[in-house]
Amino acid sequence: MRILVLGGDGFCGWPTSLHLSARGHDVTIIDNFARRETDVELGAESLTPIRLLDERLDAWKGLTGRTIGFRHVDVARDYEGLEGALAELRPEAIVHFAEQRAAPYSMKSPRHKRYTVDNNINATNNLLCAMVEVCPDAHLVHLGTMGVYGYGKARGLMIPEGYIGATLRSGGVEADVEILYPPDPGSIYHMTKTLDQLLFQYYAKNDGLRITDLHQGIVWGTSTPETDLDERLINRFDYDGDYGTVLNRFLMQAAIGHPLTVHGVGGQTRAFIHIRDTVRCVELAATTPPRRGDRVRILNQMTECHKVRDLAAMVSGMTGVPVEHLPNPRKEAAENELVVQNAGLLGLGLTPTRLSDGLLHEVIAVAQRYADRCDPSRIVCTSTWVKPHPAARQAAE
Ligand code: USQ
Repeated sequence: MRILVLGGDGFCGWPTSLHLSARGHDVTIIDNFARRETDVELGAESLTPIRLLDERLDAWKGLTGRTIGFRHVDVARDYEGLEGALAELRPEAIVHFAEQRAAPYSMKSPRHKRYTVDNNINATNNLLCAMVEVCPDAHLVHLGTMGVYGYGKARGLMIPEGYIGATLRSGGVEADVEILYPPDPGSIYHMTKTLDQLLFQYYAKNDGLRITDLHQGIVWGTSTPETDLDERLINRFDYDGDYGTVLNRFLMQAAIGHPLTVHGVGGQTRAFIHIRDTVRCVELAATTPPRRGDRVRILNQMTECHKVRDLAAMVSGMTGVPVEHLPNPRKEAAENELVVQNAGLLGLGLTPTRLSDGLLHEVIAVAQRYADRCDPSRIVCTSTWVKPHPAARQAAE
């Protein structure tokens, strides 16, 4: 298939592009290098030394003989550039990763909140708009998030794949309907993905676009069989308080002997998936498009659920590095249960990669190899969800 990967230079986009190319697809990456610019803004680089995209693509060609194309387009700001690229490349599938993906980053300041909303919503709307104009039969595969659902509304209630049956009561009339599971985002970033959902519903209904929304859990691990081929293909490893995600952070902290940074009591239960499974899921989804006129297909892209404190205890048990409970910078439930339906991707053939000692040690080994690149001052999360009320700030002054 001819597949475009928007955001193909990022943490999920790069290994996905390699996997799709290895599977024989004709892949072109579209990216604006925003993520690399954010490294400079935050003064926190990937722990692993990622190469420039040109070098990555040359290395892939040299090692495998396969070519991955590239177009430098800012999907959120350059509508004409995007439409032109779609018209020229005539994709059969478009994988959309071109969004700001970190919750703490999205909560840092008014500028970060506004950037995250402007960027993510414009990127998605520009893409949908351009698809209607130039490639209405292409299949859009979007990377959404489990965070659109919130993390459990009632004990034991399974989070379905996007839709739930509901009875509406109003004006003495009752109607049984199927609705999008009521969204409950916990950050500006997660909110942008709930807004994306409405854009998808509209464009599927009005224009018959074929859309799959993959609601992904927290990714752990850093390498895939393709990124392991050569150091020039190495994937990002975010460890800092803004972009690092929880399990990779714990593994990296263990690698350098930093106490494991559990927020609050660590009773937060979240869904997880290994990066190897991310890339497989995207291919499974891309190659099985819904039919034109179908409703948006929503699949939960996760393989297992864990509590943050259990992960910390496991990593601590493996390595002897102590756990430290820090005040939680986020506004989130201290404890929650989470049960998630994921039959869709299993039905398409996903064989889950489970948390195992071997794979956890593999991440620790990567972190140890590049430990000298870590800036320990960037580890603790400093982005807070709730700012003191202006009156309280004044009183304190
Ligand atoms: N946490 C800690 N200690 C840390 C870092 C995080 O206790 O050092 C806690 C957080 O408070 C939170 C949980 O771990 O309760 C998860 O945090 P995270 O940073 O690993 O994940 P999150 O901010 O939810 O976002 C990540 C990705 C995002 C994706 C999402 C999937 O950055 O792109 O959409 O995971 S999900 O969480 O299922 O919504």
